[in-house]
Amino acid sequence: MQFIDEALITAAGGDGGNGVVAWRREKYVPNGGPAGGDGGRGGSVILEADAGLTTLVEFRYKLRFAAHAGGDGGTSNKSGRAADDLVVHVPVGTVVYEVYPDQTQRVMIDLAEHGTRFVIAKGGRGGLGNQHFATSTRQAPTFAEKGEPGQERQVRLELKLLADCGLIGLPNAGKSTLLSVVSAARPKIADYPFTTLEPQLGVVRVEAQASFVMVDLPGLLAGASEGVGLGDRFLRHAERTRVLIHLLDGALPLEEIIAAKTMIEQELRAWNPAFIDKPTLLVLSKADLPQARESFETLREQFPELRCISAATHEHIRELVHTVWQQLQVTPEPGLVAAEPRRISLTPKEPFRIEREGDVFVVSGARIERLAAMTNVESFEGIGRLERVLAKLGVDKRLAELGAVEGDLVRIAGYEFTWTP
Ligand SMILES: Nc1nc2c(ncn2[C@@H]2O[C@H](COP(=O)(O)OP(=O)(O)O)[C@@H](O)[C@H]2O)c(=O)[nH]1
Ligand SMILES: [Mg+2]
Repeated sequence: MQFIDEALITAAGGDGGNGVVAWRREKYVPNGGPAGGDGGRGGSVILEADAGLTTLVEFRYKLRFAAHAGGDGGTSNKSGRAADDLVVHVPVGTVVYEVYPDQTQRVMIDLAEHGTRFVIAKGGRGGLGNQHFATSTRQAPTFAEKGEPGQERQVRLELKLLADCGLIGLPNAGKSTLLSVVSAARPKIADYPFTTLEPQLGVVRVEAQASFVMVDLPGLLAGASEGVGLGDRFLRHAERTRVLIHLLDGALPLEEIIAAKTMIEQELRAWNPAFIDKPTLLVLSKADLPQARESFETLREQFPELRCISAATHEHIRELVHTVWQQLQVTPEPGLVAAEPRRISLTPKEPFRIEREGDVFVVSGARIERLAAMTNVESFEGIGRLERVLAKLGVDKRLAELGAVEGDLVRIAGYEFTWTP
């Protein structure tokens, strides 16, 4: 059985800055040459695996990650400022999927190692200034290149969770209620076989960048009929918890609370002696009830480490969450098997496509559309450059094969122009 946390985010690389058209202005040089600077590159959105993070709960609070655009070029061949990359931290073990517009998905990378970085949305390249377009026959180019748009991608993050903190206690102690009060998210459970009882778990957010997974462990106890059907695989998961909360039912009479405590401890020992060695927080529930308050005062003489909470009024809930978090920091992780990072090429070779819509030939394909978007269409020379590139990529050849003749309309990324072979 696997517990899985997931998040869907949008990543947007910054656009490249525009190249500019400018002219050299020197004393005594009446008509200097082109001196338009290049645009700076846009920032990329980069994921970085971070061993300090354990869940994806942060991504419930922020869904869109956008890097800044590059600065436009300046005069005197000055380049625009390059934008910083936006580095987003994710837990080690996060698998990254690209989500296509038709909702199909593909694995991009498995971030299995601390510090591994992966670009999920590339920033755009800066456009070239007119200084680059001078040739022997064109000494005063009146066009520059616009910045390349940043990539925008929908990405799904997926993380297999280990349960950090287990909840134990008799039926009715208040385990489910506590779990629902502290959970910021309920991860889904993969490959869960049909049984009567679904394991309950929640992601507990302590503060920004600090969270852990809490799981209700009713199935541990033979005496608890609740656990029937949970299965071995769930119990194995339970064995990997690092901290336990032993919840005592504050609504019970004092003697029954003590009897329940002893019984749970015996069953734990019988089931798996290792459980007795786990750091355990002893907690009395339902502190909003007067009888629970009374029991608490008495019990504390015998068990000085006892604390009380109320899931109903949230009394001492935050302290409990912080104490679990602190305990987790000093309790070693169960051994994790690190997988080899898998790298898959981000940009598969993508040819263009040409379709006929009435009299118009429509050319599509990410690379070509990006190029068209970078073209300064107000400039005759800018268009000329695009046309040369199209020829180089084989678009012209394909158009001819499809029966295009001089004067036919060709549309690329919303721009239309007449074709000259
Ligand atoms: N007064 C009070 N009742 C609670 C509190 N927490 C849980 N209960 C009640 O105790 C009963 C058992 O709670 P539940 O969470 O289902 O216990 P579980 O069997 O351990 O999961 C339910 O009727 C809850 O409403 C609490 O903080 N205060
Ligand atoms: Mg329950």
